[in-house]
This record gives sequence, structure tokens and C-alpha cells, in this order.
Amino acid sequence: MMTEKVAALIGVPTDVGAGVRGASMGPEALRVAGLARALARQGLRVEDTGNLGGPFNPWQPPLDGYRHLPEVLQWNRAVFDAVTAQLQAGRMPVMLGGDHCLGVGSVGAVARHCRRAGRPLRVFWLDAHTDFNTARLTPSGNVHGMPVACLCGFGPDALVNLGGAGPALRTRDLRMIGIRSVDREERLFVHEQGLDVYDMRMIDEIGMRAVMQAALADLPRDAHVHVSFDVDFLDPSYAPGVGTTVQGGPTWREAQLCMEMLADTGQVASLDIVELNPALDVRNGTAEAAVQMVESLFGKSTLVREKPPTS
Ligand code: Z70
Ligand code: MN
Ligand code: MN
Ligand code: MN
Repeated sequence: MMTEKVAALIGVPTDVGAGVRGASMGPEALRVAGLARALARQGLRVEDTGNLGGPFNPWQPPLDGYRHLPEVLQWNRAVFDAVTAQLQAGRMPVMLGGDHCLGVGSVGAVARHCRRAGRPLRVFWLDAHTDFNTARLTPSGNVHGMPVACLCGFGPDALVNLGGAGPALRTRDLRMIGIRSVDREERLFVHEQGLDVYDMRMIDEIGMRAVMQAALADLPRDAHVHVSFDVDFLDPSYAPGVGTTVQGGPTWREAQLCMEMLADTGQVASLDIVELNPALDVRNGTAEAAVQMVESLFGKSTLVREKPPTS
């Protein structure tokens, strides 16, 4: 008899890293859309730990290339500590954002936890954007466009070294799916650093199945899989409730297949759901779409299927 897996929901109601207000309402919209029930249907025990607290959004222009850096740092410290505590308790952290700047704390905690345990890590960054800007490259100063760079060691010291000295993540442990918006200078940096990016063109040319096979090809059997799900990954026809919509995203079916193939690994061990903006949504439909995708990520399937081999 397997022990029941516990998903710990961690709400992080802030939009300090975003360019549009409203993602701070994301956690509650995901709860209203039935996230806990969806996870429970997939056999998880769900414990909602409530919301973290932190500073209000001061809505200031960038300072030295960053908007709201002290506030971003404070929220990320809280996220890092909360995610670390859940991992140490053997639970699966599910962070409900909030904007994607929170990926620094969430993925940072997972990466440092894995390193301590000697366990390999793969981060799947599902997003329309690469989020690989730095203070020098950014056109906006919004830190939600920078978390991947910060995690890989390119960012302000306080964020790069959050929870430990040195970068949390190696670029080779990262797979990016659904990308279709990269800023001019960010693009060169993505290329220079050799990020493993599966963009929409590749999805169009070879299909989501082949893309996911490639992205999963060298997944170690004992790896911790973290999924950082920016809701703007989805095509805006299904997900209008995000701050930065970008046309030409994965269709419902493509996105669902992506989630299903991640589920088939049986190794998804932590998750972020970020950038949902209820202020821009229509009758909470984007939150409901995100919840359905997450249900697929944890094994929802139309037919009874062979279980993937367990190690
Ligand atoms: C742009 C920037 C962005 C959302 C990330 C956009 C960044 N690359 N937007 N996630 N929703 O300002 O850095
Ligand atoms: Mn563990
Ligand atoms: Mn993002
Ligand atoms: Mn995005």
C-alpha cells in the first residue's frame, strides 16, 4: 500500500513583479475554480495552507532596472521558506500565484532541496515567454520577465543567492515549452546561454507529442520534476485572463497532451500556477481552464491506461 501523497497549496497573492495589476487575486480564483477538488479526484490528499503575506504593490517605475525589487525579494523569501518547509515534510508544494517573479523562490527552494538530497531535477517552464531578462536587457523592469535568469545566476545578488550561495539552477536542467515572445536582447542571451527552448514553431512543425518526447528524452528515472505553469502558456482563446496574452499558443488539445505526457512520467513533484489575472478574466474561465490542465498534469485520463513503469 502506497502512502497517500499530500499536495500542499500555498497561495501567494501578489503582483509586484508584473506589468499589469491583478495576478494578486489568482490564488482565490484558482480555489473558486475547484483546484483542490480536481487534485483530490486524482488521488491526492490536499491541504490548503492558506495565503502567504507580504508587502503591497507600490506601483513605482523601475529603479536601476528593477521594479519593486525590495518587495519582490520579500515575497520570494516567504515563498522559499514555505516551499522548503513543505518539501521537508515530504509534501508536494503547489504554489498558487501571483506573478511569475515568484518562480525564483519556488524553483529555488525545489532546486536547493534536490541538491541536498542528491536528486536530479528537471524544471519544465510552460510559458509564452522565456522570462530570461536581466536589469540590462529588460524593456520593462518587471521582475516576472526575469526569474529564469535569476535562477541561473544572472540577477541581483539577493535573488540569485536566495536560500544558498550561487545559482540554484543549471540551464541544462531546464526545458521551456510553448515559447512565442522573447524580447530583442533577451533573445541573444537565450541563445548564448543555450537554453533548451521548444517554441511554437517547433510545436507546429513536429507536433506536441514529438516536442514532449524530445524534452523528456533524457529524464533520469529518479529526477524530481517541477512544472512552472505560466497560464499565458495557453492560447488566449482559452486563457484571456492573464496580464500578457500572446496569440498563437498551444491549442487546448496540445496543452492537454503536454500535461498528460508530463503526468505519464509519474515524477511531477512540485508545481507553480502563475500569472492568472482574474481582473482580466471572463467568468473565471481562465482559472477553470488552468484547473483542468492541472488535473491532466496529475493523471486525468479519458480511458483506463497502462500505468507508466514505476521504479
Ligand atoms: C517581457 C518583459 C512577461 C509575462 C513574463 C514580458 C515578460 N518579456 N510577461 N510573463 N506575463 O517585460 O520582460
Ligand atoms: Mn524530498
Ligand atoms: Mn512567465
Ligand atoms: Mn508568460
